[in-house]
Amino acid sequence: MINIKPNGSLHPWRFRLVIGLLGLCCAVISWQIVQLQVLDGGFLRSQGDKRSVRHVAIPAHRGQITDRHGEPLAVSTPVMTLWANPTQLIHQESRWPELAKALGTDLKTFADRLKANAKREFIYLRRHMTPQDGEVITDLKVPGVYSIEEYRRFYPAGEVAAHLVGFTNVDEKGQEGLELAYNEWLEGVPGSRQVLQDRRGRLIKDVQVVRNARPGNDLRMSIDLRLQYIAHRELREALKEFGAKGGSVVLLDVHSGEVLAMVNHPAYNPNNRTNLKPGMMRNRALIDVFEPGSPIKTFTVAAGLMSGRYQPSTVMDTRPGTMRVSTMTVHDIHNYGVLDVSGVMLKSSNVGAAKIALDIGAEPIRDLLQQLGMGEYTGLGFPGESVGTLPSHRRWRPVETATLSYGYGLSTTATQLAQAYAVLGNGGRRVPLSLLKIENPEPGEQIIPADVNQQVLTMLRSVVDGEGGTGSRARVPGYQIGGKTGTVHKTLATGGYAKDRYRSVFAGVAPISNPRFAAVVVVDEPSDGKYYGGLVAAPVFGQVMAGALRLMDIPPDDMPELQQVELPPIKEGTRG
Ligand code: 59J
Repeated sequence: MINIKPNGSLHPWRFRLVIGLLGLCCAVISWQIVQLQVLDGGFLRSQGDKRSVRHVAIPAHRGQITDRHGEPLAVSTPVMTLWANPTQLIHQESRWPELAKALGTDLKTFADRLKANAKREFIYLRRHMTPQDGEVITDLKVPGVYSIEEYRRFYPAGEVAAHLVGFTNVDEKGQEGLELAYNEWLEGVPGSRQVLQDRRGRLIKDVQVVRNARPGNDLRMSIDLRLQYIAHRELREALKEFGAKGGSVVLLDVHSGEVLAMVNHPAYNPNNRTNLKPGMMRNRALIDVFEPGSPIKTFTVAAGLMSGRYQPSTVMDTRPGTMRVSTMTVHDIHNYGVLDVSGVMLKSSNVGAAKIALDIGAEPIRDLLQQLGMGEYTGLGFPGESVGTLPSHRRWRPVETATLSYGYGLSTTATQLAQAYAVLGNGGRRVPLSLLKIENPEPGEQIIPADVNQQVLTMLRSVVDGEGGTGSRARVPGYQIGGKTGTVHKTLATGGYAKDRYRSVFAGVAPISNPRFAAVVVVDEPSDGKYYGGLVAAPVFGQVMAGALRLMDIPPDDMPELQQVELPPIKEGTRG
């Protein structure tokens, strides 16, 4: 009990009032505690966490692209990206000079940019530095400066494989080529990490990994980087020599359908795309279509042989080197007189090809070309691939039949043409093409009967090895090479043909006794007066084939000197 003094200095009612007020205060505070801790606790805690717990993405490693032997063509390397929170960095003016210096920018530019963004919480300072260079700056420990780990794509083969591999953007998303076509396969799934930050956004602590990053898958291409280099170099040298605008080389494995090399000029460096012009990026071998011209004669002749109406020795009269077909005249550049079917191929006679076609009709030729893949996608899945055009008419007029027979009135890509020659190289069987390495090749579908196929191969060989053949510059010492030249007047956008602009083509297979490779070379607009396919494209074909035969260890099938040279008898007693 409290003893109340009688001097009256403390009145009972006052005392009760004070106690009452204190009690009220306690009640209010207790209620507040209950309110904050219990009733609003969850909400307030999450609000607090939102101000200090952050989820940070862990970048996923993008899969690498390699050639068939595992040589890297596209690889992701770790890089450091630096960013700043201007609302913090703005207060660190004394440290701006050292920061600007380390970033390699002048102080004024740096300060202006910071002031312009003073209200923001995020600006990039520098993306994709090497981790070593980045650490020089993070070691300065300037408040408001942060780093993120990222990956950057690097293309070790540079322009040599650029058109096929394509490239990614700065966020590592595929933009072109296989990087685009196989983006989902290559890219992984980013992970996530919880971190604690203080009031100023500085990292206090790594709390936990919520989800690990899942790396992407690797992609093994069918191409052989060594052959890709050879094709790239030989084409570049030929374009220089003949003053040409551009070109393509496609090299196929005839058994597996694998693309062993595919190159184009002009090319570009995927690691530095600052001065890119649109034409440089085009994978011409799959995107550009053109009238193939004489390489189609091979299939006109094959259709003729398949019809049973022709043998390689069947003769026809091509005199006088021209032939009237209703409104049009078919021309040979010389009068070749009487030629057999092999001779039509050897000399590349338009008149001879037209005569065969007018005799057997356009349909069997057209059907054969379709079965060989003309006018349809190759199935390579390359972004932007063209199909070309293979005409079909209910009734073929003689002009249409004649022009088809020597390669006009249709358009193909270089790759489609190479595919058709690969069928010849594969005993007449068509296998699907592939840009990815194949472990178990398919047997393929028989398109050209084996006996006809063999006869056509023999003719292709005579074009290269025979007396007066148009393809002699495609020869490779030690090997039997077969192929067909083509020199095509380019078409004008306004219709008709350009008088003095050409495309030089060579299509063929090797080695003839047991083919392994098919290739097509296209040279666009040689300008130095030489433009025949036999002069411009055939040597490139020969060089590329020579490289392929050597690097793939294909045994020589044409070594007459080995059979002819007689070794002198070893005389007894000449030694010692
Ligand atoms: C030719 C054509 C254009 C289209 C003729 C090339 C036709 C034709 C209308 C004259 C150059 C030239 C449909 S020739 O490819 O015949 O590669 O080594 O462009 O004929 O009718 O001054 N090729 N080329 N013709 N057109 N239309 C030969 C031939 C071919 C060679 C040489 C010389 C043409 C042997 C082409 C080669 O096989």
